[in-house]
Amino acid sequence: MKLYGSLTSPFVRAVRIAAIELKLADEIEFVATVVKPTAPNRSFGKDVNPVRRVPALETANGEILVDSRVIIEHLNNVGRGTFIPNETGARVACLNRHAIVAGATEALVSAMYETRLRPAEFQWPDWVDDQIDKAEKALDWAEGNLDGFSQSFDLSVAALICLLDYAEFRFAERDWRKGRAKLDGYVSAMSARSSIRETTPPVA
Ligand SMILES: N[C@@H](CCC(=O)N[C@@H](CS)C(=O)NCC(=O)O)C(=O)O
Repeated sequence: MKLYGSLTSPFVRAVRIAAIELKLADEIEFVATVVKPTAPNRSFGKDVNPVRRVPALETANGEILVDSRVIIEHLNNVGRGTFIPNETGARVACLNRHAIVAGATEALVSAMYETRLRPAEFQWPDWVDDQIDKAEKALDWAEGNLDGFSQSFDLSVAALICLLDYAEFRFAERDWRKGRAKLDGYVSAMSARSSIRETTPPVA
């Protein structure tokens, strides 16, 4: 299998965490891929993902899968794991937690593009504040719902750690753990796990 992505993408990281947890990392070749709004990677768009986003996975059969959740679903099937639970109730709960956390991560990625890529005179500070506020509120929600996350190390937990680490990586001027003691303690404890350690984004 081939995984297209960058080491700083929180969505690519979630896939890499899943691959390690499912003991599939040795079967995946990482293909460093640059995607950047306003600088279209045309060959990646033509050969891999028409919407030019990472992660994308070429499966062992040569099929191309896009979107971290879809890719992780595939890896979970290949590895016959429970990284996405099989039991219906647990599965819906896990996917729901993931949807909130991944939505917040998308908001932060959008805010990062706005503040880093858009020329200063065209930036929209209210919109950036709104995106960052979504991430703040999602982390508050995670703090209040940590019991759901901490039952087993699944897709939603991986995405939560990717969100918090990405927030700290790209928006380091904020204290993302303040007032979220349970989340801080839980994520700190999980950081010792090899799948988390080995996928920590490089320092910018
Ligand atoms: N929902 C997607 C989000 C992927 C995503 O936003 N990836 C970013 C990198 S972190 C990207 O490819 N950005 C390039 C672009 O949007 O042009 C997933 O879960 O994989």
